[in-house]
Amino acid sequence: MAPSAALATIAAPPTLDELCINTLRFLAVDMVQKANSGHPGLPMGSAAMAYALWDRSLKFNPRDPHWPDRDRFILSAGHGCALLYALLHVTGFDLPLEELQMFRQWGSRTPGHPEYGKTPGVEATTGPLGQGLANGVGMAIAEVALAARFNRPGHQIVDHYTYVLVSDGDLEEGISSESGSIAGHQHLGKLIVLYADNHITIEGSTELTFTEDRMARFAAFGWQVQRVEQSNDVETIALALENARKETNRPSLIAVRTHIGFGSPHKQDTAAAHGEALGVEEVRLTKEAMDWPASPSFLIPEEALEHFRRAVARGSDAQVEWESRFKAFAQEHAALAAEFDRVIDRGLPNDWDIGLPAFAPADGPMATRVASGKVIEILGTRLPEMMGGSADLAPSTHTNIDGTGNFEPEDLAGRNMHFGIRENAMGAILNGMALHSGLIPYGGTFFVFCDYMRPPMRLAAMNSLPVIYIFTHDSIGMGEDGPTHQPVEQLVGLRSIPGMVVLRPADANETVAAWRVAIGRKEGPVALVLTRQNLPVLDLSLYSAIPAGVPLGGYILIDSPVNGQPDIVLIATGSEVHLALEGRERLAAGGVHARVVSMPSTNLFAAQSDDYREKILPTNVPILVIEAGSPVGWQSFVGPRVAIIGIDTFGSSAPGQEVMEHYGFTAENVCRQAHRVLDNKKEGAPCASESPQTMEGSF
Ligand SMILES: Cc1ncc(C[n+]2csc(CCOP(=O)(O)OP(=O)(O)O)c2C)c(N)n1
Repeated sequence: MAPSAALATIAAPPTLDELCINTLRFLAVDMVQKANSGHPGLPMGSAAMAYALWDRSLKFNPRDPHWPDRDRFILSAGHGCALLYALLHVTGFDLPLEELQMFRQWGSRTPGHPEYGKTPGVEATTGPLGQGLANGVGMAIAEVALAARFNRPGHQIVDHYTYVLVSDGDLEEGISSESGSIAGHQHLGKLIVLYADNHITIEGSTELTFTEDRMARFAAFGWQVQRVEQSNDVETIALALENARKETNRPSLIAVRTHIGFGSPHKQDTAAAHGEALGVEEVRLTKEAMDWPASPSFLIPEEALEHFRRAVARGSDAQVEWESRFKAFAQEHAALAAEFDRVIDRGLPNDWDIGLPAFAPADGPMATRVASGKVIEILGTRLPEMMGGSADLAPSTHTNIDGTGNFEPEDLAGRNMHFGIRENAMGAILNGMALHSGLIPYGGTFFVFCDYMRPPMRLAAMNSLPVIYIFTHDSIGMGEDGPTHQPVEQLVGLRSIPGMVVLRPADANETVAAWRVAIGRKEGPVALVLTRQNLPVLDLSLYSAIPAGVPLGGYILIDSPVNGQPDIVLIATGSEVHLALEGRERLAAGGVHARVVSMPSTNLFAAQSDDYREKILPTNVPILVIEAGSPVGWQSFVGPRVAIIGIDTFGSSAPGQEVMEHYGFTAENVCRQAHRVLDNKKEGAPCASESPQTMEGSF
């Protein structure tokens, strides 16, 4: 392929800007070449626009990557991370050149896609396309929400921008429309997105799949849109950024017509530049064409480094200036300043959980979603940093904090968020809010639709982000809406995400304890899985183990020891705990001594000591598990004398109680299956109710 005319724009002798941009380009090229793995094309094409941003506008301090009022920069097209690592190194973050030389190698701080927490200056883990853009929307929301809460006349303590660099793939993903729509609707004027409009994805030209007018699409979302035709025109890009910052009422998209693999004689503007090393010969030819020394590799010309490193003094000055403004703010508003420090550190006020409700059977049967709503109301008044909502299901998920207003352009201090029916974006926005810090973000939907937000949930877990999910309608017990709305495999699905804590409380009191766990967990997401249907309230005077037991994941709710041990352990979660309790009574009538273990969180239980787990589930005692979900996963508790009452098919449309009965979730079946595990052949074991049940599903 002939070199493109665009190559001619680099003329010798290079300006300082060109020298700096080529430094970034060739660092990325050399990193990918040395690793013989990675994505050189996007960095080569986008180096100039990234440089324009980092050199001319981005507010950051390489020596303090966590300074609260820094601008945020997210490389949503995470595959182009060689560019980000190059920027971090040259501007003076704690990322030595050796780390760049260790790109994608074991133990390096330069992993194959940016990983939050691994590399200083990386604001978000990116790679799954589209997520980073929606994270940016979440960060921009956090910025305006915190500004509304903390800024006072004469004191702009929170005042920064969120910049995101996206690729075609980011904008092809549906989440870009979900989050773009929210950003436009919310008038997020401090969100600025640079788009590497290079017309190439992995399979070839975007003509294959992506032909709509992207500018018109984002304009329709309510964004300011600008186009820059010359990808290396730093001044024009800087001007577009300036325009974007002047536009305070709309988010901005700046499409820069970049050229993937810019400078490579044979690979520029082709998919071949996307995801593999250029090759030794092509690297040589590219350097030659760009008038760059063939060796040494990882070359950083002194003038370029000196220029880049001015970022250190610039950043430190900006931070010092902010700190002095913060001091003045603190003098006038001491309590507010202390609050700011507290929420930025994800600290909790003393006594935040004192006097949470203790429910009694006299309160009447209560769905755990309702109990959760009551807890949110209380916690929401104690923790002003709680901010969240639902994907258009708030009346069902009980996620509103009454009296705190809706977050909307007219009320930026509002804390109830309306995400619309956009679960994927909701999850990623919650992640962005958590990454920003200063808020406790939460979001709710029907449990079955957590599948729509699995990608951001996975990232929340990977990044140990304290995000809380409120999932209601937790089983076939939700009833009439039928199999499309009845979760079966979701519990095991979420439990299998490393670092995700799933809590499925059995009643209102376990729900209170579950919320305590969720708020207290400063690192890592928590999913609260709650019923639509009413459940009896467990009497705390009888079941006093609840408050201390829930945080342990599993505990003895009630026991029937004979010579220190029960005959059988009934493990149940959520609504099925009540079946276990009833089943235990039926078993007792037949002389079988059953222990009921409530296990709201298998994840938390698995983290307890061997001794504790042995105490709860003695090795030699048979077990029956009862859970209205897929039996997969419970096998880890299983030995020869274990059975599971679960569901290995989809549900059915009918009133919830009836569906539960048809699938074997009855006290009678609990009793019968327990006898089966015990190999109790005794005729006439007193389990039967009037109508014998047939067991469907699996056990
Ligand atoms: C959700 C998701 N799907 C698929 C991929 C695999 N993937 C990585 S980059 C890419 C597309 C590349 O095109 P573009 O976004 O335009 O990047 P460029 O070619 O400009 O580097 C794909 C499909 C991914 N990272 N994330």
